Amino acid sequence: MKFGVNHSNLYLTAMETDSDKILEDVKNALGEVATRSHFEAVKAKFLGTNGVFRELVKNIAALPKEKKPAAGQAINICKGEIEKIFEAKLAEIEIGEARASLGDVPDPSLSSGGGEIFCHPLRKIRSHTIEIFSKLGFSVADGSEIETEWFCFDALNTPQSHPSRNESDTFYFRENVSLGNVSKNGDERYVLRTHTSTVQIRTMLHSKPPIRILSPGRVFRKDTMDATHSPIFHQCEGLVVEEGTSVCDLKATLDFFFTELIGEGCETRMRPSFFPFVSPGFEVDFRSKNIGKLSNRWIEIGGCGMVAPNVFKNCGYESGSVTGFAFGVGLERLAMLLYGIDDIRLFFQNDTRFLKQFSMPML
Ligand code: FA5
Repeated sequence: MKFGVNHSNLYLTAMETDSDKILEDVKNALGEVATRSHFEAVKAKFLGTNGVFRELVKNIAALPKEKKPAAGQAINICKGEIEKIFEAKLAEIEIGEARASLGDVPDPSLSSGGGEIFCHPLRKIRSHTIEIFSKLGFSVADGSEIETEWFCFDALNTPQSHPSRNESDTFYFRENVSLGNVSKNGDERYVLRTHTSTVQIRTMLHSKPPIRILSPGRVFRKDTMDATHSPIFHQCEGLVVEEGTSVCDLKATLDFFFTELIGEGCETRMRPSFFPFVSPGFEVDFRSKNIGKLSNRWIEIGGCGMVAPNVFKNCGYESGSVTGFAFGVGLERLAMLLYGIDDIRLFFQNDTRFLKQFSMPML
């Protein structure tokens, strides 16, 4: 591809300028570039206001009329290719910068030394929670982080008008997305699940009572990050469906859990509250003498209640034939209380100075 130009610039000393030559020079110049500032300087030389391309464009004016369109087209094609080369180089520099900010790459085959391994506090609280509930006969049920509107809201008795369904509160997928491994009820949209209560529905649709499941997992909301809120956090859902269950069983179950987790000297409180999928519904508050500056204060840790008749109906259970209770607790909030962590952001920063405090003895 050639185009005629006439200028004192590097590419314009000859009457005929070869775009392959420009491409080659760009690649050579970028080959030596390792920093963003050097990158910007090279980019300016070729694509900047006083760069090579601006000069080439200016010089089209000096060409004979019949050569102008072809020269313009050739310049545009060449410029497009060069822009792609710059984009790729910038991506390479950004990856380098990100790697540099992470420090040395750890070798997973090496021992962490000191006879200890780190265990993320969320993993620790999750394991501990499962261990405690397994003493009461609960088993773990897995759930999908991508869900559909029906499973996340409608089946849980949450009407279209409920604020949690707003675009501003929930991460919706585009309507044309199709995921073979997440079954739908109709033609509803996919969402990132906003709570683990979805697992209640999937479990009841596939099993008959008696049911005793626990489902820890990640959930997503458009919440602004601060010391106690994160847009990505973890909950642990519990569901019991058995003949004759009552609010007393629910309260006793939660009391057992918190006493096992924190030890004697903690109290739970159930405050009447509204969740569309339980009736009656309660907030679960927690108070303990042993949690540093949060000691002796009531702290909201989750929601719970008796499964609403409509939810049973949506899962195909005959009206009035079953009773059950459900609860959902925030795992970050639990870990914060248990380990005395005062900022939720610490869970997600992978700072080894923080993580090292949660080491476990090597088995
Ligand atoms: C729920 O999500 C209900 N699904 C809980 C439930 C289950 C009620 C079963 C009844 C029966 P809520 O939105 O209140 O409820 O969240 C439950 C807990 O998740 C909160 O108490 C809190 O501990 C935690 N949580 C909520 N939002 C955040 C957030 N942005 N960051 C960290 N933790 C959060």
